[in-house]
Amino acid sequence: MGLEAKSGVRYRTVITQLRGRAAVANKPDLLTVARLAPFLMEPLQQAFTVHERLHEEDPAALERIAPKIRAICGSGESKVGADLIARLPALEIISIMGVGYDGVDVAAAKARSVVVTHTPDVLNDDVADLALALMLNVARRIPQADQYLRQGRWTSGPMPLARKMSGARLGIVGMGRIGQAIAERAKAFGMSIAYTARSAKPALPYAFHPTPRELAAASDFLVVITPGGAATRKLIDAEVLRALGPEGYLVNVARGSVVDEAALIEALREGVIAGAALDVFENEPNVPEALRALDNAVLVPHIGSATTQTRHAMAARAFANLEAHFAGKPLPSAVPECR
Ligand code: 8YV
Repeated sequence: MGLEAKSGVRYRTVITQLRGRAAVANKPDLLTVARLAPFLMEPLQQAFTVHERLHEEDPAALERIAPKIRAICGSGESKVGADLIARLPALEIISIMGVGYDGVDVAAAKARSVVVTHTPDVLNDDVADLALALMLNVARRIPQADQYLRQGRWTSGPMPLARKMSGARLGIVGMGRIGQAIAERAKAFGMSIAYTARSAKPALPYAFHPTPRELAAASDFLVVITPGGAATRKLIDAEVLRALGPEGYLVNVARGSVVDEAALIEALREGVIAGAALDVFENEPNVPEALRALDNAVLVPHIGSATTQTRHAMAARAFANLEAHFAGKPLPSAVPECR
C-alpha cells in the first residue's frame, strides 16, 4: 500500500472513532473560541451543546448561558484570558487544538482548578517539514524562480545565483520536540547544528549557545521554534539580527510574538540579514504591507500543521482530552503546568 493510501485509511479511522466516541448521554455545554474545522465540530456537536464563539458573536447571549459552560475548545491562536475564565463559573477544562497555548492564561485557569490541554507530538513532522521547506525556499528563492518562469523572463537569461543550503550552519532557537525533528532533517542536508534553549540538553549531540545572539553569530540559518508568551516576547530583536548578519537567514515557525517584526522589516530592508521566511506574524492574519513588499521575505499564512493528516490527528487529540475529562479518565495531554 502506498504512503498516501495508508494515511488516508488512518485519518478515516480517526474520524470513525471520533463519531463512535461522541455518544454521550448528558451533553455538557461547551464554548468554542476559534473557527474549528468540521471534523472537530461534528464530534463536538454530538457530545456537547456547542455555543459557537458566543463571546465574540453575541456577548449578551454568552452572559445568559455563562453559568452552564463547562468546557472551552479553541485553536493554538485562541485567546482565553483571565476575564473570560472569570465569566464562566462552571468552567472545568480548556482544550486547545494546537501545541501552543500562549493565548491561554494558564495561571488564571489553575487558580480556578480549570485544566488546560493541548495537542503536542502529532504535529512535529509537519512543522519540522515546513521549517526545512522555508529554509530551502528562502535560500534557493523558489517563489521568485516560479514567478521568473511564469512571467516569461527565462527567455531573456537565467536567474541570478542563489544560496546553497546543504552543509550550512543551522542554529535552532528552542530545542523541544519540534526543534529536534528539525535537527534530524537538517542532518540529511549535511548541516552543522547548534541551538539555544533555557538550559543545555547534554543528551543531544549539538552545540549549545547560552543566548540567541551568540547562536545567531554562529549560524547561517536561524530557525525559531520556541513557545510564545511573555517569556519569549521579542527574543529575536535588532541585536540578534545584526549578529545573524548579511549572509544569514531567519526562519520563524514558532509565534509572531517571538520576533520584533518592526526590527525584522528594517533588517530585511537594509540588508542587515539576507532574508527571512515566516509562517507566523505579530498580528495574524494581518501582515504589514512593508513586509509583504520585501523581495527577500518568503511569507506563508500559518500553515505549520495545516495538512489533512495532521489536523485530523490534532482534532482527535483535542476531542480525546475533552472526552477523558468528562469520563473521569486520565487526560491524554494536559499542558505541563496542569500535570
Ligand atoms: C495551528 C499552532 O495554527 O499548534 C499550534 O500551536 O499554531 C497550529 O498548529 C492551530 O493551532 C490549529 O488549530
